[in-house]
Amino acid sequence: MTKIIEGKLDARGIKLGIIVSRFNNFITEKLLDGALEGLKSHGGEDDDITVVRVPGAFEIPLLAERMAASGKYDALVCLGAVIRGDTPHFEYVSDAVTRGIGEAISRYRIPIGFGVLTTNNVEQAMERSGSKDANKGYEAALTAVEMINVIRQLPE
Ligand code: INI
Repeated sequence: MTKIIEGKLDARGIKLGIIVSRFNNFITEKLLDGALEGLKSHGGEDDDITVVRVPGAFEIPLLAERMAASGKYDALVCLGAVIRGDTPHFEYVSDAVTRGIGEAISRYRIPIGFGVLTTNNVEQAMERSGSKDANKGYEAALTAVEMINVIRQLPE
């Protein structure tokens, strides 16, 4: 018989670390609100959630590595907003944060929800930081929850 493993969107008892950058905080605070709403509406509790703020998206991977290495979290969620400007800075920051988070996943093998927006303009960032499903923070938090619940069901 085919064995199907799927992760439930049940955040009860999951120790979750959220890393959120302050740069473009008019967007990132909405991503944080979305992530917290996603977790709490699926059984997550305040005592199991740690929020760490960092200056910009470029700083997110270092915290992701340190928090993953600590062994204190079942999963992490990274939230940031990189918005294209007139210089190549956007590309460098977007590449660094994306690659850095990917490396943290590979090295520490814990789920990390990717809620870092990389958009061409503020309007696109606003559209992705709305309520519920239209909020990438909400989506990233529930993705991390689903992933940890899938992993927990795998045979040893
Ligand atoms: N950081 C962001 O999070 N978003 C941006 O759009 C951004 N831009 O465009 O410059 C940005 N830059 C700051 C960067 O993340 C670092 O904090 C900074 O370079 C100091 O290390």
